[in-house]
Amino acid sequence: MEKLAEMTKVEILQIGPYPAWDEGPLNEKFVMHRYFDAADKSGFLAEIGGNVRGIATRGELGADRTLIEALPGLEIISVYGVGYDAVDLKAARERGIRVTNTPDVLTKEVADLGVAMMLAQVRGIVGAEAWVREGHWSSRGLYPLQTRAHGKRVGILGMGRIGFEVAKRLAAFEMDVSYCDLAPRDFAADWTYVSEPVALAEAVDFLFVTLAASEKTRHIVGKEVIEALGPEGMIVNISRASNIDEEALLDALESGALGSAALDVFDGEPAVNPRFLALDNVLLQPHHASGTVETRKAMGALVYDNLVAHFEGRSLPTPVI
Ligand code: 8YV
Repeated sequence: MEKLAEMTKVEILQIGPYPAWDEGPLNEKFVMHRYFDAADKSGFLAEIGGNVRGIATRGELGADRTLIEALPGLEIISVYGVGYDAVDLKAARERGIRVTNTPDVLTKEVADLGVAMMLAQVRGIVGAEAWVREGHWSSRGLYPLQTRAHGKRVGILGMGRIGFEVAKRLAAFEMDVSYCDLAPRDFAADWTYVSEPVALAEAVDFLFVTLAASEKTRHIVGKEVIEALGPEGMIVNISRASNIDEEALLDALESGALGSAALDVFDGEPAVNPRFLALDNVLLQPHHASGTVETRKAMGALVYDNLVAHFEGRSLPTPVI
């Protein structure tokens, strides 16, 4: 197969911005069409769509059927992210289009933020920091007491790569770890397997939502699971908003049926339901669990390597399909 350098530059549709350290090499190797910069997106697709052979996208942006069908020569969709729930896999499969993602390089980063979010919420770190900055410490005295994390019971909904790293970290906090997944996992033998999400929620103080999102997992955390966790319980979501019934979550946080939540993902993000902004029992984060320079550089390198490998006819480093 011909080296890309010798070929006329392959045309790629870029769905969202990437850091400069990624855009540089991509622009060198390919003709990158910046879909996100186009004011008239359908006009833009009509103009350049016929020549496009690859899509470079992000986990939360994906590529839906309409976009895929607007690109008759599309061969590969390369996702900057481990989650590919926003890519219409069925539409891709119908056309034999390859899809790749960036697993493993972000696993520990996402787990770190998940644990940090739990600790920040349970120990009131954000409020305590404001207590100092706003002078309340000297005017109103000691910061209100919070509750303990270590030694408590934690449930992991989705014992995949990220769930496993979260469990490992929380086991180090002497927390009693149990998990729920489609089946018990050999690599998670140290922890208690629970077959149903509601039963898991009933048995724990903290519930981490770490499962890969799909149509099957939509609202797997609904009213029943949320209420089973109860007025002392906390939900931590570092997966996708679609895994939780957000209306039921908001109702429970407002009524006190659920104690608190720490969320990195939201329906319709980056727009966040204003009901969250009125609550003081929820920690809000801007979908940055994988957001470190080190991890994003590794993610960008994988996006690049998957595209180059495809067009050089080599096997894909991290294929989904
Ligand atoms: C995003 C993510 O891809 O990995 C995923 O599935 O959602 C994130 O890592 C990242 O925020 C870049 O947009």
